[in-house]
Amino acid sequence: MNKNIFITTPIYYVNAKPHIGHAYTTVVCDVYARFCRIMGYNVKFSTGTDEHGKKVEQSAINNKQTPQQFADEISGLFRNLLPILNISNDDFIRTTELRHKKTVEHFWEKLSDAGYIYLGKYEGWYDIRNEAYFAESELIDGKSPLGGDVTYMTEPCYFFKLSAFGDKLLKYYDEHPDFIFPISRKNEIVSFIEQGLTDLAISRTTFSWGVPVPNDPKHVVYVWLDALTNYLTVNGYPENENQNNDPYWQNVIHFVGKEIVRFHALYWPAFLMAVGINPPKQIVSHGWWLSEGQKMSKSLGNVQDPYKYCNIFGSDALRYYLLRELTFGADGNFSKEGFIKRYNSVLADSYGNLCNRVLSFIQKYCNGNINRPEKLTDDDKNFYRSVSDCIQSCPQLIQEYSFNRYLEKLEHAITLSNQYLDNQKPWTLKTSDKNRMSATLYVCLENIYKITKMLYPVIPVASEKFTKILNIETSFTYNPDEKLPDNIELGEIKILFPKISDCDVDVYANV
Ligand code: ME8
Repeated sequence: MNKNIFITTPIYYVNAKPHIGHAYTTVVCDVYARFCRIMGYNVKFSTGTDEHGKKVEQSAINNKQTPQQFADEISGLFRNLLPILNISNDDFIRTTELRHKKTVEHFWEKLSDAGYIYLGKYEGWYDIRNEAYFAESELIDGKSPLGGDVTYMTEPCYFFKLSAFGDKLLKYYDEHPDFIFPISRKNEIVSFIEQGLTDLAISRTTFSWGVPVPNDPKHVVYVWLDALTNYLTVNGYPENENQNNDPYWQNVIHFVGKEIVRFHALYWPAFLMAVGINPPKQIVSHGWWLSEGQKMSKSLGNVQDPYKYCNIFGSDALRYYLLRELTFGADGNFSKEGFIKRYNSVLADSYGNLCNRVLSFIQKYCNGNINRPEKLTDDDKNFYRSVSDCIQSCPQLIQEYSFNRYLEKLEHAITLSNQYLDNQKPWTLKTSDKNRMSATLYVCLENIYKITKMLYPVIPVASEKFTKILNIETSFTYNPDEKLPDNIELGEIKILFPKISDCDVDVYANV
């Protein structure tokens, strides 16, 4: 079985600062990557920035900078956000890097050698913001279907023979039913193809900020062809030319927002088929975050800033909220009130308080030292079993990208742990039966440890803090039968998630 996996985020445009939407895809990929690592996979995980195109050229001019200066600045913001969000990526690719330029040139030459490129003339409605041409029939209320303003343009341009790939793509989707996730997005793509594919304009002459077309430098390569090939650059192409034999390429998953599924599930596999490289294993798409009920936009002043949330509440808090709040695939609403409510009720009151209750009790009444009990009661055994059931359902849920249901399961396991404590009442046992008191604390601590290890992909900082308090060496690997050492000697106790109280709301108002 291939135990290598390659996980990618989209590469983000450098025309605006990163916001919660970008943070979301990156965090989803990070959680998936950390989960794959704990399941024993070798993971390659890349993210980066998409820096060419007319939009960036224009933004740079508006900012009185060169496109390179402008791209350096904004790309830096995306890169700097990664440690703030605690992202474990292996690579950060910029499309302005030399290694990428080489990939684009080589890939173009391969497409050309294979006979899939020809020179023609383009006329149509061009959406600058989204860097795409549209036919008159595709316009909606005078705007592009992606919502951008359009201008009528005509230019000599190279075309890719996309029209030759309709049947091949449909056959590929049939043979690989999981290729597009979720299935609803697949239906949209299939009906688009069934309406008939036209050839795709893949070069531009109206601006120069891009990779020049090999042997015809008046043209620059269409920004989507340039951007999509980033995934090959990261995987060592063109030096590593035989991608079909590459174990990472065989298991590459592209995570994307729903608006760019067409580029990834249609254009990208067609380009790859044209040069004889197998399409990716899966295109996984998610819905959009709205902010306070509306699309995020500078003019509405409702753009949510991930830096601020992480600086004030920590990356774990934001990561948890993002994964728990949105049903993967559907749209969701980001709200400050929702964030604070979720944080307080789950991370502070339920999980954080559970940890703190048990740890402080052990510290105070057992001198920080407890041993595995010799005997378990039926209540103990039932508790172990119920928590174990929750934990064992997690891998499947993550593999189905049901991140919110995976966290719901663990929240249920936390509730069971709090109930166990309430029922066993170690605070009464401390005078009547010290041995049983210590046994219940150990049983509870062991279950919290198991839950915490399963929460690690989402809240890595708190998980590591917790195991440090237990003074144990642990590797974060998935093992539902894993046990704590028979003797635990606690280290210094720290509060994992301090409650956000009313007096913090002033700080919060600045977010
Ligand atoms: O499309 N909710 O870049 P981009 C959820 N450069 N996710 C969101 C979001 C929101 N409100 N806003 C953005 C591009 N995203 C191209 C990609 S890939 C070869 C080239 C996330 O800066 C989501 O993943 O517009 C979306 O697909 C991506 O950011 C778009 O980023």
